[in-house]
Amino acid sequence: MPSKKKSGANADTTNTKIDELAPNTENAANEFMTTNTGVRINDDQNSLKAGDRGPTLLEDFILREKITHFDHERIPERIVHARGNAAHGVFKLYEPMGKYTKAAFLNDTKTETPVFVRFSTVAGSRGSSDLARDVRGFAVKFYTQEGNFDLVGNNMPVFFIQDAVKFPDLIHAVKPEPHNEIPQAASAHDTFWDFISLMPESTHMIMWAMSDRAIPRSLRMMEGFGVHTFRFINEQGKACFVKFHWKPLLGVHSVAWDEAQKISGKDPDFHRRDLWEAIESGAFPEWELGVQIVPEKDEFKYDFDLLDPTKIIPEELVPVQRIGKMTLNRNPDNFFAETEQVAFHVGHVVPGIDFTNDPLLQGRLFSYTDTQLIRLGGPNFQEIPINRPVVPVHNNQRDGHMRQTINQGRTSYNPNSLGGGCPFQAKWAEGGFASHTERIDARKVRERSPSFFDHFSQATLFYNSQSDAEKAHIVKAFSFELGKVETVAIRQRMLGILTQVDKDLAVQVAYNLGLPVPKKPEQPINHSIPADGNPKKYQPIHVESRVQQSGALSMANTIKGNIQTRKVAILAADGVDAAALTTVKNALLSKGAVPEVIAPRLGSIVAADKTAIPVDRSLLTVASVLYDAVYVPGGTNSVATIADEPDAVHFLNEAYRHCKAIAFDASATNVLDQTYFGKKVQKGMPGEDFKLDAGVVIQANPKKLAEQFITAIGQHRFWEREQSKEVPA
Ligand code: HDE
Repeated sequence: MPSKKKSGANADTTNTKIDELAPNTENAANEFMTTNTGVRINDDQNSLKAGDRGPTLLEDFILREKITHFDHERIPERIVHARGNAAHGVFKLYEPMGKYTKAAFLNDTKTETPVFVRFSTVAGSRGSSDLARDVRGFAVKFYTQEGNFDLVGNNMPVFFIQDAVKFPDLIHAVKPEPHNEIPQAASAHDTFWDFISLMPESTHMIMWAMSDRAIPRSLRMMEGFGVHTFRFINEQGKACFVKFHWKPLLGVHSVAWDEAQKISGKDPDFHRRDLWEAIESGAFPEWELGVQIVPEKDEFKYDFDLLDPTKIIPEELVPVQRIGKMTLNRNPDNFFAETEQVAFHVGHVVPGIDFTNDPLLQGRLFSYTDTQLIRLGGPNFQEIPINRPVVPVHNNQRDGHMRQTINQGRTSYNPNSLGGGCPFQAKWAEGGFASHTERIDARKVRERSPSFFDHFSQATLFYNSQSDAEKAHIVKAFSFELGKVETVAIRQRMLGILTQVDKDLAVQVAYNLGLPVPKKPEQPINHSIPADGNPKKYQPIHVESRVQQSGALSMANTIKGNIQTRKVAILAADGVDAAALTTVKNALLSKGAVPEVIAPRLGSIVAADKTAIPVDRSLLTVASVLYDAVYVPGGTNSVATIADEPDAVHFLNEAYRHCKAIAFDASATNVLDQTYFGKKVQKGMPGEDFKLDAGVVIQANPKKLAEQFITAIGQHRFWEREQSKEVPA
């Protein structure tokens, strides 16, 4: 029975903790259904008609209200970063940062600051696939005691362009082509590469975008970067430069490109589901917040400009200090209310954090409010629960579409005497925000600083820092993307750019494209290139050192060994060896992995010892690309069924091709025989450089098998297998 609780919204509009947003939350349990004006509805099945076979009456205000609301359910999707998903969490500081910044949440090691984080792809629309080759947005809203701070970053530390004025061009070029809206969520098309090949400043970023960083295994296994250089300011008003980093405690891992494309079909929600499930299961993702701090006096110390967003500060020059940890521990209650309506803005800063003159950052400071006005319909978007600060808001702003606050009193101006002069301005010492008083003495110009002209050194640094497998993936990615470009002149021009990054890279891509390597790169006319076309000529004055290789840039050096949340497929059928299966499954569970029994059909399987083993998935609804590893237990009948099941054999072949850990019970080698890689080994083909042992475990003892298998899964992938002839999949 519905309760006799009073219906209707509570009109309290004071700002409360993000977790206590009572006024705007709704729970229909035990409640009567009402209209939006709170009138109880007694029939939600039939519209009001003139007779049961007669026309519907205009008078039916209940029907009209319901349909009108439905008609307006969608708001414009974000022009970029349209597809995203999010989670709530907390940030906890390790050590006070008062030496550098007065920001309260970076000085208080006791309080947990609530956060809301939205991950996104950039190019695709809201319904596109998670696994598109793309940059990932990594936007964090900190609800601090001094107001909201948004760190609106990406999973790559640099950007395509140096000046905000080029952003619409970049996005127009990467989005589906305007005449036919093809392709969705893909950069592999002519307009994108036409633009990139004419924009040498994009070269460093395009190396990241063609690397495996663009196809993460999980949002939980990505780094995050603030990209621009920001400023910290301490209590005394002293400023320094700062770059922000997020370091995932699960390490940085990616999938294979062939795999990414298949996941896009098998489960376009792969990343979204992965994050949701991890949080639901209590395996909360964690990142450490890192900062690189550069004193003001060192502004011109490096061979790149700190204001140039196409450059990193190599960690060898300025180490990343890890200053706190973010834990995502709660899924949103409602996708639209929270994930879709959250409004990030790079201009949401708190006292102690300030901007630099990075021309990309400066443009962003304009764009984000402008975008919310159109998306969320007016200037009151900060009143939407997910956007509200946890501290009170007092100012003289009033009215506008969808105003929620009922402001009291007669004064809405300052200065006033009728309202006692309230609200007051706050001095710096009282927590008021004050901009860094940077001295600027300059001509008003439309020019690019010569210190922004070196477009290739860091692209080369990135390439040189990659492992062999990573380099091979980059070559393939360029070959794939440019292979999809139809205009040969664009492919050729892009090769000209690549020759300036690395000769070998250019030669390999040129070979795959069947084109010659250009002797002299075409120099596009572009404002980011000096008139004489010699980018290297302009250098900042004080060059301390040039880094040739940076370990932090390669994913091969990431954290390994943790198999928490890794999904493991157990291919089994009737007659399986229950004891072995259970031993391995329990060992995996004890390490936090997620094993799933996959059988030809759902229900349960009858093991050799006649026990019933529940089936988690049928082969029909899964694919190897949705798993990190595969195990084939023994048991005569089970082995015979799996060996005879083409989908299971394909599962294994594909897992092998994607370099995953695979374990066979020693009595399951009949299954191995059916696989491409097993057959080769059986025949012992001499001269083939196949390494069956790289990540493939064959064991009779289930305990030993589990141990070796867990070690193998912890390695993430055995990319060295790719150097052998590929397995068809
Ligand atoms: Fe954004 N960007 N951006 N961007 N951006 C938006 O704001 C823009 C840039 C980033 O999960 C938009 O609310 C301009 C760099 C993320 O809701 C829009 C320029 C970086 C998100 C916008 C940039 C980002 C956005 C679209 C060049 C990494 C998603 C919807 C000057 C440091 C936030 C919205 C979320 C979203 C403009 C460049 C990150 C149109 C003009 C560089 C993570 O305002």
